[in-house]
Amino acid sequence: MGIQNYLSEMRDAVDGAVRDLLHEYEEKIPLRLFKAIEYSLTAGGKRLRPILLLSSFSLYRDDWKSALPYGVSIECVHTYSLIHDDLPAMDDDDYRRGVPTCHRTFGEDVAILAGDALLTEAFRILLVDRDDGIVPYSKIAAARELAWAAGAEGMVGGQILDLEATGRKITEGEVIKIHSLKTGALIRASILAGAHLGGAAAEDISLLSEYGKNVGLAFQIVDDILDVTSSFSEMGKKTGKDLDMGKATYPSVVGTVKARKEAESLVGKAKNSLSSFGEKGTFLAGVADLCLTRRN
Ligand code: GRG
Repeated sequence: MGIQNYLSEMRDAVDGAVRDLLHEYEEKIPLRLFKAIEYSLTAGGKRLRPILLLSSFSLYRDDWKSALPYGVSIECVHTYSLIHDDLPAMDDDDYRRGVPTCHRTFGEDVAILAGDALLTEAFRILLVDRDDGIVPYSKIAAARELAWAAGAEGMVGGQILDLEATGRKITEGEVIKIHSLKTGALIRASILAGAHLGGAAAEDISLLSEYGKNVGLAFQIVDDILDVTSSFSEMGKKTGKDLDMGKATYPSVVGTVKARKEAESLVGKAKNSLSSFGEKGTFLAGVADLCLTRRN
């Protein structure tokens, strides 16, 4: 099976696991909150982070479908971050994935609460008892990775540095730091969570950490490039906004050509750190390449 087939099989499986979660929620949680969560979780995301989690888990175990609930957990954190990032007090976006943002549809109050619920639920889903052969220690290690990546030293920290950098001249080092925290940390955590859940040894964790760090940064650099080279219909959101808002982006600091070269070099480094996984690392190498060639 080629990488595209594996990817769509995994994406469909994640979509199915998200539907299972929503089914579990229906009638259990207040209707407006349910509708906002359902809207945002099923708006058509690429499911990159769950796919990375499932891919690193499958380095260690053949039954990758047993890691699906953990993939959903990561997608909940990602979805929360997008809902809050789109709020008027943050990026103030009206569209995401081609449809109105959560707050435009349900109001700011509901959107804030939907984000809060998704972040908290992510940890419940991760830590729930299941008969899947994953030992509690591995779940705790995955939860720790996720908490670190989502919190003040990770995504939230990156977001505030991003806000503070808006409208002023920044250095290449600063933009790398912002991108690594704001976007890279959760991508890296997705890979490490999958590895912990699969039972990886410490040496593998450090190789996969290197892979995750480089792919995460490359992903955000490509996102910055797409913001200046893509259209609304490709991205499903307003493009050219970073420039309009004076946002800290990699192309605005070093130019689009150097930004592209840097993203390619980071993906090369990411793939190098997979060499000891042999044939098993091929899929993760392919996912790294896709971060470069993606159009949305
Ligand atoms: C507590 C207010 C508050 C904020 C939390 C919101 C936040 C911290 C951080 C935002 C981080 C963020 C949104 C970074 C952008 C990352 C990015 C490139 C997202 C798009 O990811 P894709 O392309 O999205 O994987 P899809 O739509 O495919 O799921």
